[in-house]
Amino acid sequence: MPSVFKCLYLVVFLLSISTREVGGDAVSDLQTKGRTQINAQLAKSKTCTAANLQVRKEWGDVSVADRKAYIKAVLCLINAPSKLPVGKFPGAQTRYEDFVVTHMQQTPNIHGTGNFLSWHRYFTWVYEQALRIECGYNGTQPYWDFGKWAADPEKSPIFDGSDTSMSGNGAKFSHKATAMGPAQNGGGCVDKGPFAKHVNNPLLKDLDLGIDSFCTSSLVLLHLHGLSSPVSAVADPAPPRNPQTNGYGVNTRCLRRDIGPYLSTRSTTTAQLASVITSSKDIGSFQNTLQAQGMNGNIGIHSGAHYTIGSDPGGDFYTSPNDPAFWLLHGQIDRLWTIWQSQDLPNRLQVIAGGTAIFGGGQQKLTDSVDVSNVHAKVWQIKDLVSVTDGPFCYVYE
Ligand SMILES: [Cu+2]
Repeated sequence: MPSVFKCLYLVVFLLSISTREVGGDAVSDLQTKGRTQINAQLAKSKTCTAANLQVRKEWGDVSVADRKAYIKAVLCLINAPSKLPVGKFPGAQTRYEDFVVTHMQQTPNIHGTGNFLSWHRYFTWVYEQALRIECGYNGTQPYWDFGKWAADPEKSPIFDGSDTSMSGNGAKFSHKATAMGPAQNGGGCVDKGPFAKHVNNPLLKDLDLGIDSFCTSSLVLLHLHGLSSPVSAVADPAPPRNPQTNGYGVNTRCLRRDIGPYLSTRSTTTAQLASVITSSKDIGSFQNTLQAQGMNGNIGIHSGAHYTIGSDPGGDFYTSPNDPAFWLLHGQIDRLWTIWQSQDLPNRLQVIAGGTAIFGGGQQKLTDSVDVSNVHAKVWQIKDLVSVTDGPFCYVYE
């Protein structure tokens, strides 16, 4: 072969290697592209430095040892007593459920609102801090890249039911469709992996879990909400009725899931995630597309991810944090916001759009408070929560 062709082959070969190494998928390419701007913001930060910067990773990229450490810390919060005032929220039986109460109380004012992204960013960070401070966890909050696993979410390392997963699907049994779509592959109690009560669960040997015998399979029990006003879980069969109409009574039941590809292949593909980042020119269109407001027939990325898990509490707008996968889901929502910001960071930080309540309310302002003081004392203003390298935050997504 003439040497000029050999040379051409070599160039093509090297180019193909380098694109493979740089390009994971369209969303991670955008993430890589934006990193320069995040680094520039980091260099200006008064509180966050390259030395204490934390890295949040996709669950499948977290080491086995670190995944186990994370799971163990989650079970620690689930096993710790509630710190809320005694008798005020009887269904908050654990420290973990203090977070669920906090979300329930504010649900109509943190979804479809101007604070949706900043509120959930702070809430997820506060949870990560609780894992670290109260449960000795040294790692960071992982995320679930629901685009990467959209074709078959049950096969993802997050939901494959192994010892290093966030537990698997609910037990399979015949059930009906919901308003969100046809019945998927589970529907019953989560009975595989670390959050299931099966005899071979190695975590049961390490932890003294005071679990009652109500449910034979799920280690994670739900107590709050269920069938109660104002909105119940989109799940079949419906959960039992809560003894209190406000949903804060004790309503013990197992963690259920109904995972399948119906919604993920329609609402949370990598192409759809990349599109919301590249086609949204302002914060209003970004947050509305993410939540699919005004988009007929498409429930959008955020709801698509929640209802991909489905059932109870995955199908419950109010108590969705009761599933330990919630925090990985919102890690990814926060990652998408961070990537969108990083495409034009100077113009995409101190911006706000939307109202203060899901059905209206006044105009949201950057000086409005973000208050999750049930679980973490410090109250911030939205403007202090927009950058991942300022205010309380010091992390990046990789
Ligand atoms: Cu929420």
